[in-house]
This record gives sequence, C-alpha cells and structure tokens, in this order.
Amino acid sequence: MSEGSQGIPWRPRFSGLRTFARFPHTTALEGVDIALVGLPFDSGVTYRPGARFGPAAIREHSSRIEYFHPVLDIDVTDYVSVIDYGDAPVVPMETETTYHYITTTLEPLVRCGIVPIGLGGDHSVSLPELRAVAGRYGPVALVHFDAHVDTWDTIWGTRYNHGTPFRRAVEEGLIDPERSIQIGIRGPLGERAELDQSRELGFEVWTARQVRQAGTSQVLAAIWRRVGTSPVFLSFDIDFLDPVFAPGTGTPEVGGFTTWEAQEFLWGLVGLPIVAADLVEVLPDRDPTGVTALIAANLVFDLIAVIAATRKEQRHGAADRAE
Ligand SMILES: [Mn+2]
Repeated sequence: MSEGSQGIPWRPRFSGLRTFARFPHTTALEGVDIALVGLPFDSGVTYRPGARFGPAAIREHSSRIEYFHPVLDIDVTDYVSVIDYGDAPVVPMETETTYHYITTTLEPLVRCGIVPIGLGGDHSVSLPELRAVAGRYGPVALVHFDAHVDTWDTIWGTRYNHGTPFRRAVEEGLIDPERSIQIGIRGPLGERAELDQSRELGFEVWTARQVRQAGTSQVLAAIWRRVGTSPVFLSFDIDFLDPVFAPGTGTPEVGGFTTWEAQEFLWGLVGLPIVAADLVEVLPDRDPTGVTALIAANLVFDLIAVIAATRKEQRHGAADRAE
C-alpha cells in the first residue's frame, strides 16, 4: 500500500488521474527503462470498430495494480523505471499519417534503449511500431499471441489494416520470420490457404489446438528455440483469449485461452531479450463489465514484471561473473 507524501498520508488507488498503474506521466526520458504509449487508432479494423478507446480503458482498469509481482517475486520498481508517456498523435481517417506519427513518437524512446509498450488500438499499429524498433535493432524476432495470423496480403484492396501488419513487416525487413512464432491461431477462414500463408512467409505457427495438445511448457520451449538471442518484439492481441474471458475485442474467436494460460505464457519469458511490445484490440464498448481491459492491464503488468525480472537476472549474472 503506497504511502503519500508532503503531509498527505494516503493516496487511495481509486483516486487521482488515470495513468497506467499510476506510474508517472512524463515525456522526460532520462533514466527511463519502460514507457507505456497509448495508440488510440482503430481505422484498420475489418469488423467491429472501437479499439481507439482501448488505451483509456486499460489505464482506467489498471489503477488497482501495485508493484510487487508475487509469482515472479519481484518489486518491479527495484529494477525498472516505468513511465506513462501518454498517447501517440493519431488521425482517425488517415492510416499513413497516423503510422508516421506512431513511428516518430517511438523512435526517440527506442533510440534511448527504452522498451516501449504500445497500448492498442487495432493490430495495424504494430507495423509503425516495428518500423521504429527495426530502425535501431534491425530485423527483430516476433513473438505473437493471437487468434489470427495477421499476414494477409490485402483486404478489400487495402494493404494497411489490422489483418496485414506482419506481412508488411516481413516485406519491409522489420522482422525475421525465421526467428518468429505465432501462437493461438484458430477460427473459421475464407479458405485453407489462409492457414498456410504465415508458414509460407517463414513463420513458425501454432494453432490453438496444437497449443492445447502440446501444453504451455512445450510451446514456451518452442518460443525460446525459435527466438535464440535475437531482440524480440512481443505482440499480444487480446483475442488470444477466449471471448468468455475477453469479450471486448474487434474480431472474437471462440475456443481460445484462459487468463491463467495467457499469464503462464508471459511468466515463462523471463530472460527473453524483449526490446518492445504491444497489447492490442481492446474494445471497451463491447464489454460493459470492463473485464477485458482489466485483463489487458494485468497482462501488461505481467510483461513489465517479466522485463524487470530479466534485468534482475542480468544484474545478478554480472555480479556472478565479477566474483
Ligand atoms: Mn491480431
């Protein structure tokens, strides 16, 4: 329970402005390790619109989060300095202009070695994020949790939407498909070829059924094998979860995963060289209970804790070598 200051003894978590998990809002980058960046853009959707309200909902439902992570046994503030950077500028009816704004918003963060975590927004935002990330790291490994592969070529003649970001990213040399993996794919498709399109690009693909049959630990082993030592962009589409858990999303698919399974996957990534991440497709208007945004906020905190635990390992590893 955090203490107040300057003679104000308490700061209850339902009070104050809604930054992510009540981390400070600032655009000053000195000493920062992780920056939450809202990406309130949803002009790339093919079905239900409304993910532009995702970042605000995630912040709203993040207010109960405190900083000790009991599973990873770490107070994240001991190892990482986290800020809420605010939202990237967007123009709702202009995808390419918005992409430019998202990339140029993230570039200075990435240049400083800060890990940006994008709060979506529909999944089209991953492409301009990756442009900023690859500008520093070169082609990165993609670890992608989603019901959909998001590697279509065009949809209704358009090249930039939430069904195409990872094909564009391969074409632009932003991700290395041989180091990349997609997990949780399911749902009816237009044709069988859509199931193969990611594999043809070079990705490793795990369908929901394969994940279910193999179990979490085997899939985690596949992620570690696949990524190797490459810098990682982790992209988490909330529709990885079953709509029973996360109904507030744009293109729901039944037969998905539980909140617990999603957390188990993230907790298993301590040590992975994550250089950027996003959590996308939260659509609060379709979920009056707010549980989708609550889960999203907590998964983002899990991710922050994973990065903090990775830094902890690195620090102790360095101490071991010095002995
Ligand atoms: Mn997606």
